[in-house]
Formats: sequence, structure tokens, C-alpha cells
Amino acid sequence: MILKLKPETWLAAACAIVLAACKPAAPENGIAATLASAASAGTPLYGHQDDLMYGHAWNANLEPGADLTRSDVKDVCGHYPAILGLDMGGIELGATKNLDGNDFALMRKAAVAHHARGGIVSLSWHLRNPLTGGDAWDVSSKQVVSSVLPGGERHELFVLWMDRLADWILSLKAEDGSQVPVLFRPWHEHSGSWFWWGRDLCTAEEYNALWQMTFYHLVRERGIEGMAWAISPNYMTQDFGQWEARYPGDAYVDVVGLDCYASPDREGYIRQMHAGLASLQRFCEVHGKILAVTETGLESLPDPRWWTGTLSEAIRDFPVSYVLTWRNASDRPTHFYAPFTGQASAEDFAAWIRNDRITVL
Ligand code: BMA
Repeated sequence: MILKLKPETWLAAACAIVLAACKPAAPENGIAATLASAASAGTPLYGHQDDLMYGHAWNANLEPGADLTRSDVKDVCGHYPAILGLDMGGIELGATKNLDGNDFALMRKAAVAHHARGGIVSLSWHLRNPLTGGDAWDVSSKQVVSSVLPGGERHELFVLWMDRLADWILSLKAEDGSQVPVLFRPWHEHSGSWFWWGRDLCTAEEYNALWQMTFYHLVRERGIEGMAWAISPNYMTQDFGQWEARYPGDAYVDVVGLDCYASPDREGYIRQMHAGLASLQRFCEVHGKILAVTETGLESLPDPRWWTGTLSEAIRDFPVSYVLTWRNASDRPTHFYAPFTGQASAEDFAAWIRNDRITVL
């Protein structure tokens, strides 16, 4: 039987099929739903990079049989962060440790334990430069992104790299055998030009194609379930809005977050956060996305009141779903972004968590 439908009906049906095929994991996605409700309730989740892996003066990677219960954040406020940030840099090479010395097998244990506690695992990826062999910061060539796209000279290599990443994510199994969902935050800080996928290193079309290819490979080809996807432009004093051309499309993104670090110039930081978050908030409203502060922090926290006195003011007026501060390196005494026992801002951090209804575990 041939159905007699008006052309516009066919068109609508065809569009519905295409849209259904491209639908992001978002609506039924547990991570996106958790983040969206935290944003609307005004109870942002706190995240800390590498929290369970090491801290200011300890390193689980160096302790045989480490039970992964230690956390600088827990030491100062009694709770684990709600988001555990981990970085996959190095997985693409098949390495056993990531670029910061974390053992991938131990990271797997940390991710599974954090999920079991009710937390969210967020993955960034400071991967190597597939064309030059350098690191993520090797910006000596503008051909890297095009080289990994279909037809490019490094495409096959890059498929292998994505497969190695997929293998690790797929190995995250909860006790009941179910897949541990992850928030994936690739190709970050792309409004700057310090990574090989940055603004001056590729065209907007290439960037968007890179993101879409990554999405299709991990979600469609490899079938990773429960992923939420976050895009993180870094704040630029000028032309910040230009990052919007480098947005792969609503079908591929759940969270739109700001990467913006503090300096001792308190007012300057608050101004940048307000400008960046206001701009991203508008974008999120138009596109139906979830706002976040995907990376921030004041290195070595010299201001004892930074949390209640600065960060609080920087994010308070925005529907931020989470705020993540960067890592507490165990081997670099001044490279830390969360307090630890005895650190000058430790009490203020605990007060911020309490007073601002910040979600921790
Ligand atoms: C940077 C620094 C580096 C680290 C990288 C990836 O900001 O912390 O030391 O290698 O993040 O984690």
C-alpha cells in the first residue's frame, strides 16, 4: 500500500527520524539529569581533579595496595567531592600511566568506587599530538585536526586512539556489572590556542567535525552507554562569544562550562567569571544546555578566604550545576587548587561548602 501523504508531512517524518537518530543521551541520561536538578535547586556539585589518586603530600599510586579512601577534600570538610575529575592523557598510547603519573588500573578502581558512593566521574583528555608526536600543548602544526579526520593521514591512528579510550571506559563496571556512566569533556579550552585543537590551530568546521567524529565513535560505534558530554571554552577577555562557531551542535553536548582560573587580582577574576558565565548562561538558555564551571581555582590558595570571599561571589548569581577545581599535585609543592589539612584556606573551604549549599558526598 502506498501512503498518500503531503510532501510537508513526509518532510516532518524524515526530520523526526533523523533527529531521533542524532538525539543526545541527555534526556534519559542520569548524569545530565543530576546536574540539571543541582543547577535548578541552587546546590552545585563540587568537583576536584584527581581527588582520590593523590593529594598535596601523598600519592596512592606509590602505595602498594592503596585503598583509595584518602582525599585532601575529605580531610578538610569531612566529605568527598561529588565529582571526581580524571584525565585520560596517555591512554591513546596504550600506556599504563597517564600524563600525571596515575596508574590507569588504579584510576579504574577510583572511578568505580566514586560511582558506587553516588558520585559523578568526569573525564578530560590531554592526549598527545598524533601528527608531530608531541604532547597536547604542541601547537607547531595547524594540520593536526584535519589529519585525524576521515581521509586524513592520521585518521587510522586516531581511530586506534579512540578505541583505546573506549576500551578503558567500557571497562568501568559497577558491582552489578552495569556500565559506570561518565561525563566526558574532550577538546577543552578551544577558545584559546595552547592545545593542538585550539582556536588558531584548526577551522571551526574541523573542530566541529572532530567532536562529532569522537561522539559517533564512542557512542555509536563502541556503544558506550550513559555518557554525558561537556564542552569547555576558556574565558577570553576579547571575542569570547566567538567560541560559539566551534560548537558541534545540540545533539552532541549536554553541558556547557567555563574554564577560568583565578589570579591574586580578585576583582579581575570575578569580572571574568561574571562575563563568561553570563554569556554561557544565555547560550545554555537558547540551546537547552546545562551550565557549569568546568575548571577553576587559585593556585596555592594564598588567600585564606578565597572560597567564601571570592569564588562564592563569582558563581552565586548563576545556575551553575557544578564547579571543579584542579589537581593537588603531590610532587609540586605549590601546584594545588583545593585545601588540605593545615592549609590556610581549609576552614573557609568547609564554610563555603556548608553556607552555599554545595553538594559533596
Ligand atoms: C595542567 C597542569 C599539568 C597537568 C595537566 C593535565 O593544568 O596541572 O601539570 O599535566 O593539567 O592534568
